[in-house]
Amino acid sequence: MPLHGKHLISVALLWAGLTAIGELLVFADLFPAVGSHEAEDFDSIFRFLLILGIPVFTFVIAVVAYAALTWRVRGERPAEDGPPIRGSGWIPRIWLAVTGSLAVFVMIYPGLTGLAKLQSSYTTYGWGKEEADLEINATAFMWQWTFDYPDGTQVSLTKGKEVVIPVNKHVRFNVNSIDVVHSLWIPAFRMKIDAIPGRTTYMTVFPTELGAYDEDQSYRVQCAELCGLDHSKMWLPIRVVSESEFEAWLASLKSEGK
Ligand SMILES: [Cu+2]
Repeated sequence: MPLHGKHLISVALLWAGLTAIGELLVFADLFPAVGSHEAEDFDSIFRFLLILGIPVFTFVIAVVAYAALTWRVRGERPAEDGPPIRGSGWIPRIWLAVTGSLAVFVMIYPGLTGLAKLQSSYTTYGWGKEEADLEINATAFMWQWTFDYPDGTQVSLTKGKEVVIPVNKHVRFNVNSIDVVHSLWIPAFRMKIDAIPGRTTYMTVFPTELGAYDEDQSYRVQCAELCGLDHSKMWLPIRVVSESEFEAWLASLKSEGK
């Protein structure tokens, strides 16, 4: 079937229209609360990948939708398939070159560069030092978490019932599991790390906004690795407070325990 100019122009217009709608949606406010430096970084990377990916996606949709509507069978169905069509010519070549280079490009940026930034987060977010302001040991088990603070305070479903951390501080979670693989995920910070039995993994966050689960459900510590029957219940609210509130909270939990 020859590719007439009329068809090419129609597909191009359809492609442009779908792309415009898609790119506009990228900037719609569809993201959950942004609670940390890391969340800002991840959201901008996500938007960047969407901006690049939408024209590729809409090109496929435009061609398939146009072809399906224009060359659909009308009237009686033919008894046999049509002759096979071989993909050659300039369109497949350009397609391969463009999508191939895009794939290699995103592997390097933001893939490799983003990973390097995240893994050096001690210096990336202006830490300039080797230690976090607050280290919390998170332990996963079927099906809950415990969080141990440096002063000996422990938070769990039965005690404290929420994880509290100070705003504008570098908080490091040292993560362990005592049974199977779980995963510590805090949606408001866009950060997640696996909890692996016999090994300590860690993730660091720098919360930049006050927040609580009551106001936004992405303020929670959630298991993100299917780990059995009550996996979905394996979560606790997280609250980000000022430093003075944080100290007061620690003190109140202490006195409660005695
Ligand atoms: Cu789990």
